[in-house]
Amino acid sequence: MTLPLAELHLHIEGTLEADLLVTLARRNGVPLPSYDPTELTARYADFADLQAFLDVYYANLAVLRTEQDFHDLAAAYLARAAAAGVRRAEIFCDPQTHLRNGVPLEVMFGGLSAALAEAPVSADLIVCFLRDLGGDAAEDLLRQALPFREHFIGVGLDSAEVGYPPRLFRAAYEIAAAEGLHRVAHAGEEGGPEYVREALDELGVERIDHGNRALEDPDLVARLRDERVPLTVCPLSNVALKGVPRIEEHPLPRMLELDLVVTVNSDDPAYFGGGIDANVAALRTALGMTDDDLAVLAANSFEAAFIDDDDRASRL
Ligand code: ES4
Ligand code: ZN
Repeated sequence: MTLPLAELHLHIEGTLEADLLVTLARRNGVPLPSYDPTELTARYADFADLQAFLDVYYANLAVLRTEQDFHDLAAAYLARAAAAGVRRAEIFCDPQTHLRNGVPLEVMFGGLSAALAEAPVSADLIVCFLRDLGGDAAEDLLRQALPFREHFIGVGLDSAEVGYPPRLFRAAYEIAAAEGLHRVAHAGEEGGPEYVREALDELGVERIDHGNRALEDPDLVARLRDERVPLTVCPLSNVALKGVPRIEEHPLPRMLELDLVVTVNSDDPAYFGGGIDANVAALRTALGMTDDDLAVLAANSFEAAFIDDDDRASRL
């Protein structure tokens, strides 16, 4: 049986399955290292770390050129997510990647928003800044994106973490706050607990994406628990990118025991072994999580979602 929940940590670009990758490459005449979906998927089996994954992920995104491409990408994800029990999706997009590829913001927003408007589930976009492009680029992107304000509900921070601390993005997050946008950030995926603390103190984030390494700092754990700051945790992603050696050692059960507001999410399901259903299945089989544990994760996901209280009560 599927567990109804909200998916709060999902990169739309990370939902690009090998079949659609090949279709879009052919449609747009973009070269790929292979046109065999099985061969392409095999390349996703062993990433040394976050950067090794990001190199493949960014290279593949050259196939996204038109509004139709962005529409098809999001529509495919939303159909799979609905079938997996997702009732609400808060979806990251990386406009700087597409701008770098010569794709204007109106093409990305036009295609994604069209798919969200037709979706079988409630869904909204969160615009992410690529942290390795720096703070000035983030501010510049946000100013360019503000004319498209109706297309997104918040901002996030993703890509290579270590060496790009949250404080670099303070100005961009101040503008976002003044615009009434929600604020989240990846922190504590590869970076230490200080990245999590800084995201809270310098950026005023409402949720932490990942947050695993916060567990190294008991004072920070107490703060996250007391302030009920949600952590959007991605078990299969953490194993695929070697943040956690084996799924059996994933800290999610410990996070629940610590009374942290943790949620389960798929991050980049095309690359890390499946969607939210595969992540939930792994929690059951490898970590022995019970229906009661999973019900807590589902309740947390609706508590952490950027929805109004009526929708929270009805779970949409
Ligand atoms: C990402 Cl797993 C992960 N971490 C950081 N940035 C990302 N962008 C897409 N997936
Ligand atoms: Zn992520």
